[in-house]
Amino acid sequence: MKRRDFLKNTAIVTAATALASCDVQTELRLGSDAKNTSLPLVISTWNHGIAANKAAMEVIEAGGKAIDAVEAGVRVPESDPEMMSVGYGGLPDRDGQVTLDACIMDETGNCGAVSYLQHIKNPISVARKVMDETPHVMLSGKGAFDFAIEKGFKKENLLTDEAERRWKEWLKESKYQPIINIENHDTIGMLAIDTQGTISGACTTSGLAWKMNGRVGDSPIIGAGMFVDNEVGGACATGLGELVMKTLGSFLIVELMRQGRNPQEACEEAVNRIVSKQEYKDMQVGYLAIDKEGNYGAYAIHPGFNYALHAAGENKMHNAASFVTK
Ligand code: SD4
Repeated sequence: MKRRDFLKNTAIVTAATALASCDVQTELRLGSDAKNTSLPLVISTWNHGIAANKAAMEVIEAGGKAIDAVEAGVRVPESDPEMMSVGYGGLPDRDGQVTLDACIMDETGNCGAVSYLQHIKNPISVARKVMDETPHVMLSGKGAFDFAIEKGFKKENLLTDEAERRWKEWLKESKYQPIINIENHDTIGMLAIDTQGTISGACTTSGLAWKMNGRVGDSPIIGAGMFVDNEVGGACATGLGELVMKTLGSFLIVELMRQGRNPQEACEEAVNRIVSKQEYKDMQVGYLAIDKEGNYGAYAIHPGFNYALHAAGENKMHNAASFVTK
């Protein structure tokens, strides 16, 4: 048996074992065809991806680089107080504090990240400065905040009246229960290929609503929330960060593509890794992936994960297939 077939069969057995232990109807999707589109392209998670893709594509169409495009793109939901899972307006932790996580990576393998950043509206731009202007990859907490202020970012109150109202409502029962596909799971992850064929990615979030103070998710972790390798492609994640961190999902997807899987197969295998080893019944994770040729893939544990694809003159929402089908 070829190694590739062996790996696939192993995945089928482990995933089938996971199936046997749950009563939801599921479908195994391995060996699926990749979807293909033309370059340049921008792809990003959830409905807020449409406006974000538009801003990113404007940069690319003006001759800009993918790294500038993804930064400009994800700044759109970060700055929007109506988006209650990213940046300004994000839902706070259980102590009422809005703490932000973000990372960015370019085609040379340079990357920057911030975690547990407070009071700064656009964490992706702070992550970009960490990448461009420090010898480090990640700054966290007070250090990240001090760095942002030093670089000219403005200190702002990110807790909007609506987010504070919801937090006070939550406090009445103080029950932490991740819910599938609502606004406590809608990080924006974005991948782009510019007209030169170079790939970059960005990922930014206020993290899980009502998380423990100090909790950092997958989104700022290079290789978990997002990863790109210009020789191969890129991947990004949304959903319950703990499941993504335990399997280093985005790095895994890019490595699977390097070994010959197409982006769709790679996303499916990354989800299979989760469902074969972790409790996933009430937990959502969604992945997006692209390769250098404009093949792309999307897959989630549960139905409901959607993404925006801007390519070939269209910027449209698509529903991702999922491991659990109803
Ligand atoms: C996290 N992956 O912090 C993020 C959750 C998410 O909107 O997708 N939030 O775990």
